[in-house]
Amino acid sequence: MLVMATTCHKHKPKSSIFVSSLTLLQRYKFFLSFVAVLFSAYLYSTIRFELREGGKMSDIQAESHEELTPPLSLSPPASSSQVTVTENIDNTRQDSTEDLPPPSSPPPPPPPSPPHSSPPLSPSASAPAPAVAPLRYQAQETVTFNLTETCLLFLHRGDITKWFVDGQSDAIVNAANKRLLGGGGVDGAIHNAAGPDLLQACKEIPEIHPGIRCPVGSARITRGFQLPVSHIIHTVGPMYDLEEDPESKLSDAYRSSLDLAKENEVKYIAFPAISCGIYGYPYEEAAEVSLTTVRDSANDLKEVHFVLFEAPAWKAWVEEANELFEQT
Ligand code: AR6
Repeated sequence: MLVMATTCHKHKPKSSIFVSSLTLLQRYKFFLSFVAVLFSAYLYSTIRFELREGGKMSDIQAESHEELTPPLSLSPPASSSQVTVTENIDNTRQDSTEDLPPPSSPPPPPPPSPPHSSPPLSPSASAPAPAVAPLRYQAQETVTFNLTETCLLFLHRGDITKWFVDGQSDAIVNAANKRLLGGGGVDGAIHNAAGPDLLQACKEIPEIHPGIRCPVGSARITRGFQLPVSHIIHTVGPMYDLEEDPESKLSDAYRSSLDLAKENEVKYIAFPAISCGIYGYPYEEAAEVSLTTVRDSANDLKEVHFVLFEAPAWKAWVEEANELFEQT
């Protein structure tokens, strides 16, 4: 408007132009005021945006803290910028709690380490920690003995499906039945944990008689499939009350398993208490047979383990091992 006024009156005397401009200003004062308000709002928003981008929002934060507080989330921050925000929030919380009166309800348990005692988080430290597998099998209880001069004996209380050493030269032994197609007890647990490919592999083991893939006292080997071990050795123990000579058959089952392990370059092997469940072998007798057999047949295996599921089995094996061997 001013430009137009100036242009229209550029040939008039200066005093006349001044009066005309004033008249125009007077006439359009409301319009001009409105333009001025719009312009001011634009300037304010631009400056506010630049301050935010430059990380200089502390004053504005103080005015509207809620706006900057993210909702509580259990998921870890995804980027370094989010980490910075979290640290700021932690600082704010700590500072403000110092001024507060003691809470009426008991405070929550402290975190494992104080957030400000550790070095600042780097982007890599903020990434979700990868699931780190334990280096060795973690049992409820473990006792270790010298089985021979070159081989260690481990007695564990726990679940054999979780056992492993290196996933390459290790094997668990399954107390199976002659058909080798799964069953209850430790056999069922192993098939569940190894997945359906184990059943398929067992079906591919040839039958030596109709319905018999593995006679009592013998052993067969498959891969470990979804188990952490590389191999599964399937053996069949004797039914204590039905077998003519259960002791020699039980000893055969342990020996056959050890022989098959050595043929397949297995260095670490874990047994359950074969025949001590559904097949009814007493724990004390089975402990003596199994421990003397593995002592005499371990040869160049590095470690022989027993993973004992139930307390009476664990007790029987520990007592027998203490009589036969020295603890490490
Ligand atoms: N880890 C370690 N030991 C276990 C586990 C486990 N996850 N589960 C059970 N045991 P059993 P058997 C123990 O009956 O007497 C099957 O149906 C259990 O507490 O599994 O040789 C087969 O298909 C016991 O001390 O084997 C056969 O038909 C030990 O493992 C039949 O059972 C053996 O109990 C074989 O009977």
